[in-house]
Amino acid sequence: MNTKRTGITFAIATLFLSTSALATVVVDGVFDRNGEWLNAHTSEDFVRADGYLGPGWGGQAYDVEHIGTTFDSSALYFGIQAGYNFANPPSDLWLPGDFALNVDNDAYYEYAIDFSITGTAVTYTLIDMTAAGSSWQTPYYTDAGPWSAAYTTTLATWTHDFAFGSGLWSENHRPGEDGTSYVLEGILDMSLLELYTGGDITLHWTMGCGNDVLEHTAAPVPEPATMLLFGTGLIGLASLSRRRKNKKRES
Ligand SMILES: [Ca+2]
Ligand SMILES: [Ca+2]
Ligand SMILES: [Ca+2]
Repeated sequence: MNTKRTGITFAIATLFLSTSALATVVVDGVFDRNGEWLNAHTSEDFVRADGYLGPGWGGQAYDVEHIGTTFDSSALYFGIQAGYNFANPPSDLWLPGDFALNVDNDAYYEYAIDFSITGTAVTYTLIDMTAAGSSWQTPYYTDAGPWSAAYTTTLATWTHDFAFGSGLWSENHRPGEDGTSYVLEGILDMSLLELYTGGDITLHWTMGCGNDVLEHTAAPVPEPATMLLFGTGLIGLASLSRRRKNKKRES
């Protein structure tokens, strides 16, 4: 009786771990695109020989390499890797943009996530871009979409201790060029997104020149609770067949 209960508890715990994609993302300043961000990101680690990135130029220092987001009804994870140094931009003229969130699949981005970096700690600020006094600024290459949020009011501010990191992870930079990449990761409380009514969410990022830009669109991840109900049924079947096997052994 006792061993049986332990077995079921273990099975439930395993289901929780394996069915919730959100549980695997770690905010540690490392964008593991083959692990935590698998199937939850868009990549374009690309620098042409003449430094072209699309829509602008600038080489590795402006290359946006991976952007990811994944969410359920309680939390939204967001992350980015770029050759662009978010903490120490390659130019005083072309500053980092804010994350832009489009929560209803139209042409407008309803939310901005601004950030400030201190060491590896990142403080994020959520802004309602439909509020009075909020507007998106466009980058030099306007094709790169929204860049920086101008705003007078904010919805929330929070800090992650190890959200900014750097390393030699780029797969594409020109010979002799610094191949260092920089990462930002974070978690947003979904209850703050009052304008979200279901469906996909798109995460977008570019810098002031708009030399490079990336977006990723994600569908909501099924609730662990829903999967748990489904899983409980499977466990029920498994324990039934186990009971049958035991009976056979007894007879
Ligand atoms: Ca990570
Ligand atoms: Ca929108
Ligand atoms: Ca690169």
